[in-house]
Formats: sequence, C-alpha cells, structure tokens
Amino acid sequence: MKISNARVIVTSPGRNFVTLKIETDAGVHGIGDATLNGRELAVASYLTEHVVPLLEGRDPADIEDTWQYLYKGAYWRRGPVTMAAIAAVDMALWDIKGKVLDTPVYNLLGGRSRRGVLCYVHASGRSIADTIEQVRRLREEGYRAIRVQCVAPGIDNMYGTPRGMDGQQPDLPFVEEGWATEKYLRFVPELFAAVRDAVGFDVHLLHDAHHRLTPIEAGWLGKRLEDYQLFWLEDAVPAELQESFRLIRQHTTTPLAVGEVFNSLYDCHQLIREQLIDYIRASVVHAGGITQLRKVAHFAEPYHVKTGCHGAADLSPVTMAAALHFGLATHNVGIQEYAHHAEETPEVFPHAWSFSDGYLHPGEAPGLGVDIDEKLAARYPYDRAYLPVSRKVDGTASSW
Ligand code: KDG
Ligand code: MG
Repeated sequence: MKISNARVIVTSPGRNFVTLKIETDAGVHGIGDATLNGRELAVASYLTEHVVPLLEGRDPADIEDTWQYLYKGAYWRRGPVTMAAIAAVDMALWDIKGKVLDTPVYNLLGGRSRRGVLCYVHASGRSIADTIEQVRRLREEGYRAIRVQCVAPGIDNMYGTPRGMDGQQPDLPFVEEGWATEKYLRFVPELFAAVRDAVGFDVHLLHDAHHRLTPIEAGWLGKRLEDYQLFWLEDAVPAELQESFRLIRQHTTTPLAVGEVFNSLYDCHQLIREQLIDYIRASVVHAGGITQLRKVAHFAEPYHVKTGCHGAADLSPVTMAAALHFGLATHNVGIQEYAHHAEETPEVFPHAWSFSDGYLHPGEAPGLGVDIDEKLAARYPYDRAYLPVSRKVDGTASSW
C-alpha cells in the first residue's frame, strides 16, 4: 500500500482547527490534528509546503520510520510547529493502520489497561458562589474530577475564567490586563476552602496557575492548598527551566502537573527523572503524535509519573480520539482533560469517542474512530484569532 495523496484542511466550526488527511492507493484514508492555537497557518503551511511532498509514495504502515524521517530528516528539530506537523502525520498513519487491520488503535498499542479514561472538566466562576454552583452541576452530570478556576477580586479578566471558555474562540484579540499575583495568591486557598466545604472530598479538584508564579510563590500556594487535597496544581511556573520545580517540591506535597506546551521527551526528561512532577501534560498533537507520547509515558512509568494530557477546546476531536486510544492502552495514564467543544465542532468531526459516568472511551470503531466532513468544514472558513495577552497592573507583559 502507498500514500497517494495528502492535504491540509483548515476549518473554524466554533474555533480554528488544522487537519491533515492522508489517502492511500487502497482507498483507505486517515486523519490527524495539527492545530496550534493562534499560529494555525504556520503549521498548515509547514505541512503543505514541506511535509506533504515527502509523503506521496511512502508505505503508510511504516509509522516509526516516517516519524524518524520527518524528525531527523528536517535537521531543524522540535518546536511547536514542527512537532504538531509530525503529530498530524503520525495520527493519520495510526488511523490508517487501525482501519487496514480492522481494529481500534488502542488494540495496536497493547490493548485495554482500563475500562475508561478518567477525565476532568472545567468549572470557571465569576464568584465563589457561582463556582460552587458549577462544581455541583458538573458532579450531577457525572464528572468525577473538576478543574476549579474563579476570578479573584480585583483582577478583571483572569486565565480560565468565563471569557472564551465555552468552546468558541474569544474575540479578536483581547488583551487581558491587570494581573496581580498577590491578589490571586490570597484568594485561591479561600476558594478551595469554600469549595471543599460545600462539596466535600468525594470529587477530585484541580487548579491551573497557568505559568504565572515564581517557584517560591508556587511553593507558598501549594503548601496552603495541601489540606484541600488537590489532584494537581498545574503549570505553577513556566517550565522552560526544568530545575525550578526542585524549589517548589521542597515546599509542598501538593501534586504538580506541567507540560501542555512541551513538544517532546527532551522538554521533560529532567522533571521526570528527578521526580519533580507527578503528572506530565504533553498532548498527542503538540508532542509529536502517539509515537512520541508513548515514549514519554514509558520513560515516566518507572519514576511514578503519570500522564494527564492537555485537552483544551483548541485541540480538535481528532486529538481527543488519539488521546483516548493512548489513554485506554497506556498503563501510567492518570487523567485526561476534557473541555467541551462548540456545538458545531462534532458535526464537522463525527467521532466514536464518548463520555459516561466520569470516564471517556475511544469507542470500538477501527482506527481512531473520528473523521472530517469536508463539505461541512468548507462552510466554516478560517477565522484569524489570537490568545489573550496578560499584563501586570503596571503594564508589564506577563505569562499567559
Ligand atoms: O491554547 C492554549 C490553551 O489550550 C491553554 O491555555 C489551555 O491551559 C490550558 C488548559 O489547561 O486547558
Ligand atoms: Mg493549562
């Protein structure tokens, strides 16, 4: 079997998604997600101009070799654009292999390790009362793990709070101003005290600090959150400097998660080897596909580090499908983020994966069990959008 054709489809059903479709001379096709929020067209062009011409004529069965060929052959390694492009090819090839062998991809990755993949959803409130209300509602809907974010008094627009959280991309471009670490730090322990008081301990709670703290601030926060028994504190600090997590670890036993912006094992090997984190958040789409993510997970397993893959609404249902096949099969998977897409997104990307009673399941369709309706996709043209920009009260640019 040979790859006969590959093409990139950019569509915006609720928000922008970049999808690679690979076709074969046997009539079987596969799809992969290449979405890089706010920089979508860079990956689309990397694929169209530089990767697609290399695919034609290759045997789609040779997944590992194609991965190495694209990674090593380019000379310019890693980085979000390159790795999202490689991820899309990788996902599409796993999809094809599953379809050709008439089996779901999880079966090719070793079979089931669990009945379903524990997932967490988002409660994002404007006030503590509003946040508690959301947590209660999500519990009633069957979710067992909930990320809790709430606007801190005195900070108008804050990461993870209502704006842009409904699967639709936020308006173009909005600047998020007025970040004040001291207000946030004072508020978060109060928030978790109130939420635990209201809903008890029979639900996993998570929190995302979104790279906004220094290591010592993160240590301070983690220590104060210990009594509320968080599942994890995410992205406490930016992780470009991996050893900064040593300082946090010295000060708190709150479990730590990081890595949604990582592109490969090289971004997290120290964090894992030194057991500085508990969960690695690398995703199928931004960390080089199933092929690279499996290596990250296998490397992490002996160090007691589990995966908790990024699954924000800007990762397409194709990535979710791949993450769930990986998640069902891989032993040290901890949890999967599940941010709901806009209503029109699953119409463009019909999929077999589903949610039930707190768990996600990839379904039993051969391959990844997800497709793209190209005709419908064409009705939602690309819609230029950027992530918000965070500034401190004095106007200094800050991490988002
Ligand atoms: O594109 C960036 C978003 O995916 C990211 O900000 C979401 O932090 C995020 C999360 O944990 O879902
Ligand atoms: Mg995050």
